[in-house]
Amino acid sequence: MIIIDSVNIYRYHLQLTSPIAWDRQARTHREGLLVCLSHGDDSGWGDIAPLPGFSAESLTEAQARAEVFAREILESPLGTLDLNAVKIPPSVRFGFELALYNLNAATRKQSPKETSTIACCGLIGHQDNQRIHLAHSLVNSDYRTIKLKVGRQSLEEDLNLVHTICGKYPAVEVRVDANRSWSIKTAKKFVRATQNLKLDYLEEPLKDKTELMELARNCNIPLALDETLREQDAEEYLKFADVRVLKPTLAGGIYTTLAHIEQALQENARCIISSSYESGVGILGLIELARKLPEEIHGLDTHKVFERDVFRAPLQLSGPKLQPEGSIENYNLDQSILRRVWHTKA
Ligand code: OSB
Ligand code: MG
Repeated sequence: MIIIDSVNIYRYHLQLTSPIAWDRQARTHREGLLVCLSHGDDSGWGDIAPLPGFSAESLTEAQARAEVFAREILESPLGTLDLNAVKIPPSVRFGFELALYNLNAATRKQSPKETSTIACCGLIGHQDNQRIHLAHSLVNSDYRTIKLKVGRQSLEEDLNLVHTICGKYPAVEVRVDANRSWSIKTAKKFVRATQNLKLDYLEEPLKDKTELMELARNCNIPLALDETLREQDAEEYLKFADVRVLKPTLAGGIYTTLAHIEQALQENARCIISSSYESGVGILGLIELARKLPEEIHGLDTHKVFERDVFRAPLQLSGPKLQPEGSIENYNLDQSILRRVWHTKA
């Protein structure tokens, strides 16, 4: 029987290569926790990284909940652990599920598993002040799909950007994410002004989700939902989500995401696995999950924003094609940039 005989929790604080405003505040660092569950010499790592501005739980809360849960699962046999039955915040659930998954794989001494390549969509954020230039370098690095963040400048400026990029790179698939910035009127104007472009999808255009039905009736671009999928009444809006953007760190972990995928496939909707600026430990987990959807181009481009990651040797991920060398067991964590904040041993 495989018993968890020690739990360690570490804090990381990673410098970003340049400031990023994923919500309305430019940030220079990303903080999170790594949890390490061990059985003898085998261990499994997970990433707990609530995203400020998106996660309801703060890092302090996540850490407190993780410590309580760590105490509960110490000495538990792996096979009997049922995380569905416990109430923990989404980021904590994702971290522990990933750690358990990795511990399981480590104890089974599985030979290096799947090595397939996962395609990744290039991300152009609001803070990127030379967005056309960035698009150019993404295309030169072989990205075939690009996601543009819109909605923080005037509609005219956004339209200009979308038209310029589609005009310059007709072979590139363009996604547009408004993070719920627009009124229905602005969204309709955008749809009308881009009807000849064949955008891949339009993500969360509306401030007011109850207007999705009206927009859907007047829209030839596939609609993608992200924030809406994480709300209580998500079910009501699924019919307007041709594409479902799934963020395991925000949406409650690996198994919730797998259930979403299953439902979406039955409803003929596309699913994108999307990252939330997790460390490399989280990214490796997300790549594994993306393997369930090998045909899709996933939103994992946040993998490259760190000055340095948590591993001793950086993940050698080449932008648009993510193909880590083996599983997480092949990577050594750099203890010098991790600060241990919790330790418990049976
Ligand atoms: O709005 O989709 C978002 C990352 C962090 C927080 C929110 C979002 C994102 C991304 C990730 O856009 C990249 C992607 O999905 O392509
Ligand atoms: Mg989004």
